[in-house]
Amino acid sequence: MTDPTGASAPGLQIGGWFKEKLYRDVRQTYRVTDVLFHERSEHQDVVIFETPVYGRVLALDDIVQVTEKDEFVYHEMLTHVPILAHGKARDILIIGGGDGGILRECLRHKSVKRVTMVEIDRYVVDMCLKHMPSIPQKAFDDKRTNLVITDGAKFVAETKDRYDVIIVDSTDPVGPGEVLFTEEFYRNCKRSLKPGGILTNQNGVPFMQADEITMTYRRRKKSFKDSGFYVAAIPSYYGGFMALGWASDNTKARAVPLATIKKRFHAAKLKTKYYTPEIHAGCFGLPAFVQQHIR
Ligand code: AG3
Repeated sequence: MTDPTGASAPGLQIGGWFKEKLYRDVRQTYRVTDVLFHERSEHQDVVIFETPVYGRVLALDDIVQVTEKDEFVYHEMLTHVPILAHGKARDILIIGGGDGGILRECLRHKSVKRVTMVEIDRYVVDMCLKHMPSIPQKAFDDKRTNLVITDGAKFVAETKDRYDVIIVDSTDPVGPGEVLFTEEFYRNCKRSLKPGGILTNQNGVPFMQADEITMTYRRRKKSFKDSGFYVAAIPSYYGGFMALGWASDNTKARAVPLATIKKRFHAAKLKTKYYTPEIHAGCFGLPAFVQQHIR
């Protein structure tokens, strides 16, 4: 249940409180100690502010997208789970992900040869590079990075390239992110994957956004043999676990044995702060109240 009233970050000032406008009947607020940037881009309201608990925070249309302190959970889980489940991922496509966090995590895999990132809003990329450099780090300078500024839905509808893994790092299904939750978009993602490829995405916090589970599941199972979810707890996406969507024609990919995942994880020499092979093996186990929405 999103809040349709929309106005831009009222009260956003040093010493004030940022009130997130995501849900109609419950709201989280952050104490603001600095405002680094606040402007409307061609696509959305973009703000980066400083907070005592989460460090710098990026909000788009008054919805928190990423914070310096807890970004690792989301970025590691959306990236390493599909890449290590796949085992031989070379070509990756990121849709969205303007802050560069997913890109950074993809590039940590030496086996990955090329990462195409399609972001609709260049402002977000530029402002994150300037004000939150710890998130992209040097990812945009990597020779394997191919940054394309365009509409992700249009890109997958037209591309002739094929990918091992597609990661959709989008906003919620309101505003510019809405097209990234349609049946047509999923069909185009399927066409853009190599055989056995894997698609992951952010799919909302089920305690608050249960309908998104049912909607995504129904739309995806039309294109994929396996359509499901896994979970991760990301403090700034409050409300409990976030659901991360999973789709593939390889029905075994979500159940790669722990010993294999461990082997791949150690071979990749990844240093992580949330992801572990044990979490990977366990994250597809869903709470019953989430499972009941998969129908
Ligand atoms: N994109 C996902 C933000 C989702 C926020 N929604 C929510 N709390 N339900 C984040 C971009 C990070 N790279």
